[in-house]
Formats: sequence, structure tokens, C-alpha cells
Amino acid sequence: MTKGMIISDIARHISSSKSVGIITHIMPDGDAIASVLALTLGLRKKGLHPIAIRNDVIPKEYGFLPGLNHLTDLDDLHEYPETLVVLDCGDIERLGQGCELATKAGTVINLDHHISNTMFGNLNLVDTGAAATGEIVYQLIKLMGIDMDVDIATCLYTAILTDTGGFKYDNTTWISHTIAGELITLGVKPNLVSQMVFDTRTLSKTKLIGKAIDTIKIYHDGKTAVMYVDRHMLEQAGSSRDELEGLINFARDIQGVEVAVLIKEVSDQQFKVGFRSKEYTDVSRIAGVFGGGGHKKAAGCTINGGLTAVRKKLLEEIENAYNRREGI
Ligand SMILES: [Mn+2]
Repeated sequence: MTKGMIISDIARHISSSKSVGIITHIMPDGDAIASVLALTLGLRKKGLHPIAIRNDVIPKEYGFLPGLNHLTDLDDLHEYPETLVVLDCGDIERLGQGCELATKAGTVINLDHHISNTMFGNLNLVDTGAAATGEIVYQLIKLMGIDMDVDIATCLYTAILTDTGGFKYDNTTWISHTIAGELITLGVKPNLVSQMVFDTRTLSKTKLIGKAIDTIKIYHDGKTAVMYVDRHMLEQAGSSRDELEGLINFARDIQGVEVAVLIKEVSDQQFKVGFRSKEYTDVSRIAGVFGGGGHKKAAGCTINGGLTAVRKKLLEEIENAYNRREGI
């Protein structure tokens, strides 16, 4: 079947189902949440009554999205939907508690763009060329003849904006920009969405960034930047651990830096370490030396020991990685 035939099949199936649930993965990102809301709002415009299911906490930066009031907590569901639409989820296990719904639903529809998707649905539309699941939901909404409005458009724009890192990542295509352009004609305000999603942070996190930046030390002729955060700094800034997210980018973005490291104190003798690389270093391999892992340009591990020894071991392994490259 071609993609066009599958999407028509999916549209038909959704329209004729007695009940439709819409869900996404736990620890949802912007694409995940906004895709669920866009499809929910779209189907409601068509006179359907989909159940948008919340199976995890929605991060506060997405609190501005239209349609959040339609979310129903997983625990409050009274019956299993006949059809379950799963969005932006490569693997059924990532539904967390929502996994059970997928086993009980008559039909599972899997709409996604992850290359690792396990094709767990009865109907699968996995388009790895799509920058965001929001692009696929856009196609589905169009195909179903649903009149787009500014609320749906805001959700779809947010989905594409977040998964392309603000149209910066290499998954960004002319299609992403074309869809985004159309969404703007419907009334989306790009500056406001960007501000909500990327440029809003709490005072405590802002203070934490300041403290963390102060700790940056540079090694290996400017190629390595090491940042450090301990429990005392978190306390002083009034921050919780989730505010450590994204901190490492301030070290990575320094001109000339190839590998950035963030050492986070967990307890007296235990540290969580995050790695980012810019161009050529496979940091998952470095993290692997310490029993961790991840992606080529983003990885992490946990190391036990004293801070000085931990830092020394990390710097040695990073230097080994540079030497391996020179040895090519
Ligand atoms: Mn996505």
C-alpha cells in the first residue's frame, strides 16, 4: 500500500469508529503533545468526540496550547476506546500505563516519524521523512476535509517548531517550511509561539545557569568544556533537578568546543555525567566506557568516586577519543 492509501484508510477508520482515543508517549515533548491536541481539535470540528488521553505530566512551557482542556487523565477513563490513535511513539512500551489501552483497543493506529518505529499498530503510517509527527497529522486533517483554524494551526506549528529545534536541525525540509507558512496565514504568531516554547524560563533556572556557567573550565586546547553542578548550587538557586535540562548547551555552544561535559553531583560519591559533541566525536562511546550510553552527539553515564578523580578519568577518555580521530 502506498502512503496515500494508508492515510485514506486511517481517515476512513477514524471517521467510522464508535469511539476514538488519542494518546502519545510518556515524558511528552512539544511534537507529541501538540500533535495530540491538533488531531483532537480537528476531529471535534468534524463532529466526532475523540478522547485525548493524558498519561504523563505536560511540561509547563506547553501550557499555552489550545485544547489542553480536552485532555482526560488515563485513570479517569471509564471504557476502552474502540480505536486508539498513537502519535509520535516509536515503541508501544513508551505509552507507559497507556500500554494496556493499546492491547484492549479494537484497532491501534500508529502515526509516527521515528526510524526505530516497531510498527506495533494494526494500521501504521510511519513517515521517517517527516520532521515532526505534526506534519503527518497536518496531512490527515487536510485529507479528512477538516477546516483548519488558528487553534489547530498553533498546535501543528508548535509540533513542527519544537521537533526541528526552531527550524535548525537537519530534519527541517521545504515541506516543514511550506506547512509552517500556511499555518501562519491561518493566524499563528511565530514570535509568540517561539517565546513560549524556547524563550521562557523560571528565575530559579536563570540563576542556576549563571552558577553553572561560572564553573566552566576549558581543556584540550579549547576543545573540551567541563561544567559542574552540585546540590548546594541547586539549593541556592531554588532549582529542582528538572531544571538541569539544557544547561549543558551553554558549554557546548562555546566557540571552538567539540565536547561539552556536565558533571552533576547526585550524592557525596556519585555523579551523573552528560556529554554533548558538536561535529565528529562519538560521545556515546565515551559514556560507554563508564557503563552509560546514548547517541553520537548526546550521551550520559553515572560515575562513582571523588570529584577530582571523576573529572580526571573523564578528561582522559575524551583525550583518547581525540587521539583515535587523529590516528585515522
Ligand atoms: Mn516527534
